[in-house]
Amino acid sequence: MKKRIKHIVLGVMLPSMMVLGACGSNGENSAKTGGTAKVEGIQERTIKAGIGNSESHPQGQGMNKFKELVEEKSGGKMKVQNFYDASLGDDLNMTKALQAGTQEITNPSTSPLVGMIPEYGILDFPFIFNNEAEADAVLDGPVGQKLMDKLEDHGLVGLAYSENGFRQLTNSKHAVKTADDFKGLKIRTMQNEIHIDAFEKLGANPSPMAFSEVFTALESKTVDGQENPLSTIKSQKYNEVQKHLSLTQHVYTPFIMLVSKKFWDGLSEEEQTILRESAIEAGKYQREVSRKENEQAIKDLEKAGMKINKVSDEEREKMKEMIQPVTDKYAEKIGKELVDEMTAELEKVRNK
Ligand code: KDG
Repeated sequence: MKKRIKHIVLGVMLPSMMVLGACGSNGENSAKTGGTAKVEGIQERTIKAGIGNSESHPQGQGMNKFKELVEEKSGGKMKVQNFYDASLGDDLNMTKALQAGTQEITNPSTSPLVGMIPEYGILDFPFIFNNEAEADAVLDGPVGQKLMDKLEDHGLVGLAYSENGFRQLTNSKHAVKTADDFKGLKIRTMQNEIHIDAFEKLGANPSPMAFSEVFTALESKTVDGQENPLSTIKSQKYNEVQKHLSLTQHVYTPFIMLVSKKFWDGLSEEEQTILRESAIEAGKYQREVSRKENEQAIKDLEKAGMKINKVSDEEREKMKEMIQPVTDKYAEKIGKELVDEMTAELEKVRNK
């Protein structure tokens, strides 16, 4: 009997001493991990991951690839449960859930992060990227990393970027062929001050709202139009409530794979590596899927009856000039150092 009790006592005491030891013995380690004991090896875990788009959207396909890689690399011990169509909430509320530790992963556009980290706004400067190669180079280089480093103070860990894409304008009123054609249009925007100010400068009436509210707002004519990449316009079936698609290519939006820092700090190095490597690999795969889908989406949207017009480079240049005071205002707020670094990165890609 005595032996059994001893086993039970040791059985209870030892693990808690180990956990206490991990927290107490290495102050530096517990400080780094926010006081959560580091485990070793790979534990059985279920990871909740939520996104705003559908499973068939490139964002959903990227998350399915992430799930496949994590489960493969962890020998099936780390399971990813994907939730689509903003079923766990929109980008902002899922990001808050990560900060609270009630959800482990989300993959928002970077634009709604600007309220928390103004420097992310540098990615929202209209017309700053001419093509995907420039966006990839900046995001996967020192500027993208510098922005990610700012997440930790907000209870978040950034793992990798992927692609939402170049944004195009749809509306139910008329074709937008010139910079002046925006006048008076009620345009839904993301909850991002640079987008809001930019559309105001063009003479439109911006109406910021969460992604999951957009279709209803368009259908009820609460707003005249919205702007999103072609893959999103197609997967959200905006063609059912929007007649005109104007290829403005006015902003490039990335997605970012975010992890709750509360969750991250409780992972072993091995588990953290599995998540990071899987996110980077899935991000590269997702960019390819996104680019192929955008080529297909424009054909499908035309077939579905949308009236499509390409906005000329001259008119896009006029839009850029009209919006310049907005870009200058936020460049000042973000700081010369980061803006200069972004400019240098872009020069590097353009002079390759
Ligand atoms: O989860 C990501 C989506 O919410 C994303 O598509 C957001 O581009 C977006 C928008 O217009 O809100």
